[in-house]
Amino acid sequence: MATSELVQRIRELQDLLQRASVAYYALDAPFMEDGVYDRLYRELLDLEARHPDLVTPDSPTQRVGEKPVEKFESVRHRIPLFSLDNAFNGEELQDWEAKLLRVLGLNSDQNTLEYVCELKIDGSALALTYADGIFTRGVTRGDGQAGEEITQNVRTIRSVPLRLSAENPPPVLEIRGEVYLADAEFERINREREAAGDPPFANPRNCAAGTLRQLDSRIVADRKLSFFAYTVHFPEGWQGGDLPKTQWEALELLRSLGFAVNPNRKLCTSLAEVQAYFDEWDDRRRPLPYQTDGVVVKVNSFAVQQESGFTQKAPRWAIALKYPAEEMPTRILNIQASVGRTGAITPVAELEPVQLAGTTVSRASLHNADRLNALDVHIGDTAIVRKAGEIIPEIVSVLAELRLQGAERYHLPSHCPECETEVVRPAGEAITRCPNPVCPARVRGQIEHWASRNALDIEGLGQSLVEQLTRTGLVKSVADLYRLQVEDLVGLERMGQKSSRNLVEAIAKSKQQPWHRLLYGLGIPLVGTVNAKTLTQHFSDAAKLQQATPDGIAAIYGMGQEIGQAIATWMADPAHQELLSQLRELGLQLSAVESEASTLPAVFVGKTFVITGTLPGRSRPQMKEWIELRGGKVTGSVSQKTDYVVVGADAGSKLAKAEQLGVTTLDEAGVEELAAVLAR
Ligand code: 3BA
Repeated sequence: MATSELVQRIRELQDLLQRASVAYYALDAPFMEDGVYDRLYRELLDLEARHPDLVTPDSPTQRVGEKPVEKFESVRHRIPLFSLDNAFNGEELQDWEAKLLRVLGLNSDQNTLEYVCELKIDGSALALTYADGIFTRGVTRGDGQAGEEITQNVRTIRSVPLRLSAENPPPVLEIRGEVYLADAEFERINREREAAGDPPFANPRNCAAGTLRQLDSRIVADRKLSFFAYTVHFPEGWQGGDLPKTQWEALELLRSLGFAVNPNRKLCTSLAEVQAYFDEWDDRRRPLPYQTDGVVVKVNSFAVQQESGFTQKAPRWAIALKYPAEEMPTRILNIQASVGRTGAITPVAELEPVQLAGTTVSRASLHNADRLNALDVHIGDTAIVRKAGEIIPEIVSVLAELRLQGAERYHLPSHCPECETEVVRPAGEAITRCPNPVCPARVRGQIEHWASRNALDIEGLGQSLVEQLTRTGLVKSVADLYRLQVEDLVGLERMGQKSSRNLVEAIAKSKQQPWHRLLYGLGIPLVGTVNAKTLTQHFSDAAKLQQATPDGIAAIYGMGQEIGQAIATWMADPAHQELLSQLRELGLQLSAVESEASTLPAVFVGKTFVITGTLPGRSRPQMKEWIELRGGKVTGSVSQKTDYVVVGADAGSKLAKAEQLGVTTLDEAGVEELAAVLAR
């Protein structure tokens, strides 16, 4: 190839690959297959290797540095990076606007402000400099005045263009935005770290921040960081074309320059719209492939921004409206082993209280011995606590680098903290147990479980009362509850005549609860509410279940060898046989009453249903009962094993899952029709 041709081919490849990259990362409109990209990339690499003089810093091949840097230089930002003030609820948001209007000298009836809402990406801020359209410098936020120069590392981020897509770029352009790590990439990195015996990162943000501070850009290149741009600063007095006058235009400009800009944004004309956007995204953000922690609200007009100015460290024209935190660092003050009703010993951390997802959290589960070892927990450690949905808060990770000297490692006790019996941990099991069946902690747990909502549902019989009843020896088993007299209770803490009478009544009333609730209340391992119902449909009386063989139970659809074995073992215990006969004598329902199962045709036996959305005629619990009375099983999530999904109005992800798996969907009328057809 002649030199002129070669130069032309190199420039052509550089240009084509750059455009392919922008189409992929910024425009979300890829035009080149991965395989083609790889082939052209290798061709370019090959040509450049033979003609190093033709390599330019903005070539797509120049994303990974050859050798690690020694240390990062601290550099001053030409324009400081401000911070963002936070609002944690609608009231604080309104206060923010009121203050803003005051500063601008506007009455609320003169308020025609426009706001841009952007999803707040949970990453770290980064400032990029482009000289004559070529990427030259990447600096971390630092303290806002100065940060660390991490140009080498920033080059590896594929969504940061090495050259701007602009005809006539200004001599200097500064771009700011958020670096983040996609959830999937975070999980991949942690899996590999765990396989290699390295401690995992606590969350994607920490992983991204840690990665940016890697001295070796080859490691950074391996962890695929991403970038969303949200600010552009032109040089003062720049005349080369139309400059954006609003944040909305700025975001569009950033996209046209080749940056990835988060697509989830909205131009709002009132605070009510802003609030609605925030509420809408509380749910919608969850399936996004990256973490978000709020909505950043910015005054749209740059002229108005300029007029409203800055406080000490944050612009008055912007605010971050934050979703309640679900993960926070805090200190582990102590660890206690708690004993559950099955004897399972769970280490529970006592925490310095933190606000998490709107509640104060002061305890978190450490699960079991394996988990304790994996986390390497020491008393006094700083740890990341997470609260997700309804589950008990848990410790996600421990920040070993903040550990105090001399901190002691925590081990599960060798003896039960309640009754001092030596604990056992069967080979192959994760759970350590107290084997003593009359351990006070286990007895308390059993009684609490018996009284709980899905079991006998005894109102007023809570934790502290159970503690008193067992401590005083009034109650040694659930059967004793039914022998309590009003005068036994009067005089216990917070128990007067009236509350004592109410409790005795509530206990007596629970005798009417159906057999399946009682079976669940017994707390037999593996017998939850669903299995208890299935079992009582096949064994209409406790005596029949007592006589059943493990194989006989296992043969029932939805049961299995393990449940069969667990029930047989439980029933073989003389103490349990005694308990059942006492309960029968006391008048509890150890058999199914007529209306419960036998009168309806068991048309749905062997069929598994999932109910989703709002049905026209029945509530979801009613629909569940209706299906169960006909022998069907109702579960909470759609899988390969689901036979039918009953769909009501506003059904969401479960419907999508059903469609994805090709599971039959029915509306309420459809289920009734199915039952009628099957009954014929
Ligand atoms: N917009 C973070 N600051 C942001 C430009 C202002 C700003 C953020 C933002 C100050 C996000 C503070 C650090 C900083 C550039 C200062 C966003 C996000 N806007 N969408 C209003 O998504 N995390 N963070 N960054 N200057």
